[in-house]
Amino acid sequence: IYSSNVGYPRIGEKREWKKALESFWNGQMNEEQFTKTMETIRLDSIRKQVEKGIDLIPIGDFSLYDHVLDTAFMFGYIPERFKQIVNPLEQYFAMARGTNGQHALEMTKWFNTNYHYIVPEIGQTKPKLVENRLLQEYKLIKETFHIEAKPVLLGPITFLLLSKQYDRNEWRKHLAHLVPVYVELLKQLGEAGVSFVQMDEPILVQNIDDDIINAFHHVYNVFHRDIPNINIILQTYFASVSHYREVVALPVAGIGLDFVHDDGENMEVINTYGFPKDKILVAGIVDGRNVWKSSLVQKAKLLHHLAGVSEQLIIQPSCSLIHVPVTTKHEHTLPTELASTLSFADEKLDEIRMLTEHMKGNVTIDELIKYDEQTTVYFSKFRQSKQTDDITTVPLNRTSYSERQKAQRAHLQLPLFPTTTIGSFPQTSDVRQARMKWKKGEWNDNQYKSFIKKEIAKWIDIQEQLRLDVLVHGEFERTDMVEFFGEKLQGMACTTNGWVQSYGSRCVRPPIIFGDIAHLHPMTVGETVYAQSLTNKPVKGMLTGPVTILNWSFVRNDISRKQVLMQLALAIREEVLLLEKEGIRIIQVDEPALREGLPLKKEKHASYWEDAVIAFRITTSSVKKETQIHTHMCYSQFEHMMHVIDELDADVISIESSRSHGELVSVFETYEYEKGIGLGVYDIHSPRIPTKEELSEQIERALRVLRPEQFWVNPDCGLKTRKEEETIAALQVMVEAAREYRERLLAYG
Ligand code: THG
Ligand code: ZN
Repeated sequence: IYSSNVGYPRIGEKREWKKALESFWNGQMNEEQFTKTMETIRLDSIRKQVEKGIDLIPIGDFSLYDHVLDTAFMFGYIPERFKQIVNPLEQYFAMARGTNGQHALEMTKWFNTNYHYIVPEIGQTKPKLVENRLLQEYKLIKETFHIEAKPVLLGPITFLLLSKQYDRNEWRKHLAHLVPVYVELLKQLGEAGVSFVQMDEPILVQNIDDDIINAFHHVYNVFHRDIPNINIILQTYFASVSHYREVVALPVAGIGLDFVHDDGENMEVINTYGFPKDKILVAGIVDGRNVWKSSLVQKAKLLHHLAGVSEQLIIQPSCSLIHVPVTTKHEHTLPTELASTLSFADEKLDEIRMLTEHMKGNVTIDELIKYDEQTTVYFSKFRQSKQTDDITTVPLNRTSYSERQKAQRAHLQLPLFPTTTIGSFPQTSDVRQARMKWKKGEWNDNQYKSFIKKEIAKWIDIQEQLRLDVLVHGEFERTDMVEFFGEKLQGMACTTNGWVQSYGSRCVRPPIIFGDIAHLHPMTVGETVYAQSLTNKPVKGMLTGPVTILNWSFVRNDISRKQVLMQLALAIREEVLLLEKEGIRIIQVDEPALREGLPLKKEKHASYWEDAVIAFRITTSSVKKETQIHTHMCYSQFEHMMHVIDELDADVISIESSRSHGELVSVFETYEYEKGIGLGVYDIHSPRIPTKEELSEQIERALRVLRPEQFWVNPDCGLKTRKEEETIAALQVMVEAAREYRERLLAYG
């Protein structure tokens, strides 16, 4: 029996990693200092795992940006446009972030998580082993710590299936190119003495077809034949493995299964079909995606059962720990009782160690009981769940859209092609500093409030001058859209240092939902009403929807997610009604994470969508017909979810689209959509100011499939990460393009 880890957070206890990256990018740190700093962070994290007594410590999980990009880079998948860059580090970051001339590789969500990976471009590249980073790392770790580390590698099949820019019908050809390169890499590892390699193939938890299963047979047989001395652990996570019987029959040393996020399905198939005698069962049993302490007694029970199924057992977290914060050690502001129920990455490794020692007979069951008792006491204090019966009394339907449309036209008096923004304006360093001063106590509440008011007033004025039609207050009082509500709702708490990487150097601090959610007091009314008092144009009230709050938080695990979702819906609904009561005529309930929470298995989609739609409707269906409900969604593949978007029944939706505008527009060639819609007309992720011609073209394209009365003109996402000048200049062009189009249409019909 061994203890093991799947992957360790890169960012450092105090986000040292993020700070080093940003200093390097800003030119405040040179390449040598940067490389040195990164090595220190990397070695520190290995040292910690050594000290925690983990037997199989992963290497190669560390990255300077993203591990999928690392894999592409290591195998030489460098798109043509970056080939002239000579310095490898510069080339690597150019691919991740783009340069003045070359657009970055696309970024997308890693399965159903809030982590974004870089999508490799395959093109015509014949892969080769550019640099065996794992080998260097293995040797360094061996020298430094005298341990045999476990190299981690994204498997070739998942790698290719997550990549783009090649013909899917030819994927086996690309795979055939790639496999020998993997073999070469693994051979070198074998020669250096590596014994275990973790090969991540999370694609195995999705619905996969026979062609893919055949490819697995082929590839892993080649590995077995060509590198028999390496013990491959075929690692899956985030759900139960599909095609269990085929997968466990593959010629590998061990199978890594997730026993936390599998809905009990992995255990079920094991109980039904057994587990091969000659293989190691690599059991992911401590939750790698949530922050609660495990019940070690329950986990031990599970392990004893698994020990009866397989003679060889490895104990580890359910997935890489990059999805949880590093350590609870620096949390000093959480209520003590809550704090003592939490377990972040480091504490999870302690749990793994304890369970392993228990299985070896070195830790008694009484010790596990003692560990659990403390948490049980604390949990019982704030986990008496209230019923959510109220949902049965809340309306789920509004009057028909045509009725609403009539009422809203009269009420709002908007022109054709109304212009608006998604909600946030630049979070400048002034804004951040003001918040810091207030949080540190250098400023009192009034000083901070009046600063925020000044910002709101300034931006209402800017929007008036730009002649936008529907205004926003700018969200200067908010850090993150979820954290903000997390701080204000009952039943949620925010950490001070619980950072998790979202993409590149960007991190988020997911709030913790620990008890019943309730609306305590107005959360957004003050700022919104103040903004509305400064203008006659409608100001949108801006709220985060229940599905997004759920998906971007750590959620209590004693009741169902659905129940928590409905509590959130009821709470946000109260805020919607307060805004309406205060005269706010348009209310936007954002659901950027709607798609992200979609289960990985198709057979579970319908029930997820059903809950999501009900939650959104609980939140928004109690308003008067003249109140206009908006929503916004980010990077999703909307093709397959138009029916869901329609069922949300929002009066106006805006979807992020400019990176793949063409594809999005074509959805409406076949899908008959009647309500208001804004297809982002420019990409806010780039600092470039779009030209009027580009925008007109975007509008024109959209109008080929949408009716003029339903079309809104807006950027594709919030403007929080842009600079002030960029924002104003781009919006100016946008408003002009819309006006020109409007006049043209009115003149010529
Ligand atoms: N909030 C949350 N999750 C998200 C987003 C979000 N996931 C998807 C998407 N948006 C990810 N995008 C970002 C964009 C910016 C930042 C983080 C995720 C960001 N973070 C600051 C940083 O790392 O510097 C955090 C510090 C701060 O705000 O002071 O800028 O919007 N929950
Ligand atoms: Zn967006």
